[in-house]
Amino acid sequence: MTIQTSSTRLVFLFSFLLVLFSCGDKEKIEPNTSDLIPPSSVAISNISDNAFRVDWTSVSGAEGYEATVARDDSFTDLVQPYVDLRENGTGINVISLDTSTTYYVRIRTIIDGEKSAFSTTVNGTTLGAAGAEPTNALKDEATTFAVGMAVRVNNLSGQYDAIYKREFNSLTAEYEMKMNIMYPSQGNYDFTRADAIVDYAQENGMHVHGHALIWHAATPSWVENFSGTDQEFEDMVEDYIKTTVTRYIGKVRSWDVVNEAIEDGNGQLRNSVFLQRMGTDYIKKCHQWVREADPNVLIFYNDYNMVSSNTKRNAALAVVDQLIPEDLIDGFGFQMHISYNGPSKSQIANAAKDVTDRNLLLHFSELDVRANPDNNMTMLTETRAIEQQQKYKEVVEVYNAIPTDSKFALTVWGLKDNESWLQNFWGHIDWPLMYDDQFNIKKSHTGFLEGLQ
Ligand code: 9MR
Repeated sequence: MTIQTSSTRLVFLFSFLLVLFSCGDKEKIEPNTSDLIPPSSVAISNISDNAFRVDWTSVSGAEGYEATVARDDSFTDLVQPYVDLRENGTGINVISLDTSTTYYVRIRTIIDGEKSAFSTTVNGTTLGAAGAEPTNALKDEATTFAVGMAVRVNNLSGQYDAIYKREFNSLTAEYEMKMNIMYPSQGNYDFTRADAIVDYAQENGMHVHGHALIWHAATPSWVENFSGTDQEFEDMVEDYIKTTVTRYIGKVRSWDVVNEAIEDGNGQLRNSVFLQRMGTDYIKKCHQWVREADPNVLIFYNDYNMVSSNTKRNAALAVVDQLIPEDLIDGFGFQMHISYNGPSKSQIANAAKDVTDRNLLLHFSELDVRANPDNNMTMLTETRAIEQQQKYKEVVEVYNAIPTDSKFALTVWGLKDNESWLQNFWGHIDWPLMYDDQFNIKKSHTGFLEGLQ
């Protein structure tokens, strides 16, 4: 009885399902099953110690995808929020991961609300912790020259303070000892911020490299539009230079007097308001006023592309050669805004020799090494970090090998990657410095140490 009843019920249920299925077939348009496929290829890239990128091939007709990340290949130990995470594009950055950990990723396609099977699983392992780099202090290891850092008044406390004191024995103001800040309107000097940097250096037994008395890109508008005669303009510049240099006698070891006076390309003197108002020997006049104000301060000429452009370097050397016989120059600053892939070590060494052959001091004055010059990376990969480390090492090796009498300082242009001027200047991300955004020591710092060996 029971069996009979059951089989009757089964037959009934079967017929019901058949009807249901055939009705469904007619009324509902199923997605073409051949479209419901997962991405054919999934790839992990840009692996760092706490993140990586996943990209997959697009599927025709897909309205989106779901990405899932796990710590095991059976996807039981899932990583939030990357669990069926909806993404309309064909890639995501997976962040906030643990170091030295293997992660598994799979993707599926969504078409008309239906989900495909999962793609093939791919995996990637995050790198070792940034803290694995040696923490030896640069200034302790560099025994024959000063190690400098570009600083800002607002960043002289907390972790900045601790790192500056540990690592560096020379400071350059990144922008607060320039004319637009120190002489904002006629007759009104404002040394508030310059004083704060100089005081901080004094308290901590550090040199100050004064930067920069005259620079076309930091000239206040009242000077650009000066309404007096050329002689009045010249008298104003003399007063500014002498007032500033005198204020810091015994506290500032050296000054960049005229910064970046040479044009790119043709090697001509840059057509600044100073050239226009004071004539072609304006650099000499400015150097003379510095000497008169402080006979002991070291006088530098400072410029960029001094390694990469022979034309520009030769033009700058021609200016310098006019000053040497008159004892109006002590040193030459190569800014060294360079990239991981150039200039080469031999190019740097050859350019340095042009300075040291003249018995001048050489300052590598604004070192940073772009890791992403082609803007094709979203994270600093281990490969690129190692290439950048190598370039830092080469720069320091070259500097460390110059004659002792020419050694002065090697200054790095900023502490943390996210604060580098290069981000704004080029308008995209880069990691040019020796500390990451969280104050961790990078491989580039290790490169600096290696260059001293
Ligand atoms: O890095 C500096 C940036 O923070 C300032 O806004 C800018 C203007 O004062 O100057 C930058 O430093 C420059 C340096 O003084 C001279 N060489 C080029 C540097 C980058 O522009």
